[in-house]
Amino acid sequence: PAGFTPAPRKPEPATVPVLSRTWGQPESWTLAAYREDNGYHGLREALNLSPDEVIEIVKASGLRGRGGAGFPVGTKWSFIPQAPKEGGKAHYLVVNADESEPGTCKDMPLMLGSPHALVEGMIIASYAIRANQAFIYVRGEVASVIARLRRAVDEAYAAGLLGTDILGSGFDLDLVVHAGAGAYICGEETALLDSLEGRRGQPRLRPPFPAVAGLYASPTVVNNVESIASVPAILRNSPDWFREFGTEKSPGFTLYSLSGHVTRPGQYEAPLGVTLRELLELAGGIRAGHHLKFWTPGGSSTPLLTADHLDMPLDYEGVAGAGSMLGTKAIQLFDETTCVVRAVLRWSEFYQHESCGKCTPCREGTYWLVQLMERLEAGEGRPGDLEKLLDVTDSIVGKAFCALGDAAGAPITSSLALFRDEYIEHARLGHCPFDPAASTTYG
Ligand code: L3W
Repeated sequence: PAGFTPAPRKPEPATVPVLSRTWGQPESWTLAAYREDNGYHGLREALNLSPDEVIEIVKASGLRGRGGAGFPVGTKWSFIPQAPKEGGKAHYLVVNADESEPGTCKDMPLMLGSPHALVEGMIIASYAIRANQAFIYVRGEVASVIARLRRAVDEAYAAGLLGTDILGSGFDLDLVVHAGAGAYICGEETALLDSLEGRRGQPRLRPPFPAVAGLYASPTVVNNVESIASVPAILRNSPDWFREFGTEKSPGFTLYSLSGHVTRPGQYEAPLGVTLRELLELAGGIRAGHHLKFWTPGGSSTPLLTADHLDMPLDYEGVAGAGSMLGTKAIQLFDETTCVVRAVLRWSEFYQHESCGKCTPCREGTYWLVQLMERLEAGEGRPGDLEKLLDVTDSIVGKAFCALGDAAGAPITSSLALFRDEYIEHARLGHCPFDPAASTTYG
């Protein structure tokens, strides 16, 4: 299809189980099992280096943030002042474990299956940015994940991996697991910091970015769970090893989460630049007797794509070239039984519900998007409604306080560009043309 140029990719295995390697094994979440699998060797390597050398290694690996934006991790760490002045502000590391976007479901299994990979990555990252206090901000609803994280943190303290003088290095770190109250907006990094400080979670104006003024107005690195959990293997192996996977600009491997109308939904760890066609081969394809109609590459915030994009490389550049975003690599798949108008309505309801209300374009705009989408889905659309829908979207996108507003617009504009006729068909018939019982996902 037009719109993208495949990036050159080195020959590599179809899947690369590094993060997910031990997930199915008994008690993979314990310190003993993690140590069996070379756990905490990356930390030993890091503590033998200077903090700046650790940052250089992560920079050299080309690791990019896995929370949606793909910002280079080592570069973000390097924004933190490297030599804290006597009596100056403390530095903080905050891990964003508030995973809650529709379709996004990679960090929870990672924290359940290998919480020590996250803890080890956090100790390395804190050492690199000279932080002595770190937090995991995790969704309050996921009690099993919180319990497993707390157990891993307790084990790490008992083994001298957290606390004072870690492994005799002179480096001290305290790590707190903080349960949020389940608001999607608290996954926005500055709203997360407000919530962690004990306030209502609402985004702050950026700049200043957290690297300059974050938690308690101090230099703070906020990273996604998967980003931090990817660090120990880079220290253990080497940046060149990491670069053996993926593409030049999107190196490494990552977790792709396949959900919806797919034979074997789940987590597929693969090099960046893999295609959806290759992932579907591993996942047994679209459910039997059906074919792909549309999909999201990275959760509901990323513009929809179609079967025309099966061979598009799933890396940051490839997906952007097709007018979408790699995002969190949450691939939601919908077959021909799904009404795209209904799917978009469901996402619009989500964004309206989760809008924090701080800014007018998002608070009012998401309300009006739902009003219009409900009418269109019911087949009660009026002449000019599609133009009105685009007009309301245009009043939100780029004008809201944070990315939630832009996210609300993505399914609307992309579905209208790809499936305008389906919207019109609803109005022509006076009802939805799809049988809700036929679609297992959005029935
Ligand atoms: C210092 C600068 N730091 C940028 C930092 C910034 C942040 C990171 C990326 O949204 C996206 C969003 C969702 N000095 C800096 C700087 N930074 N310039 O870099 O920043 P940004 O603004 O590009 O993105 P973001 O605000 O972090 C993330 C999309 O991800 N998304 C999210 C899905 C949902 C989840 C979930 O449920 N967990 O992640 C999916 O696509 O829409 O566009 O740290 O501080 N000059």
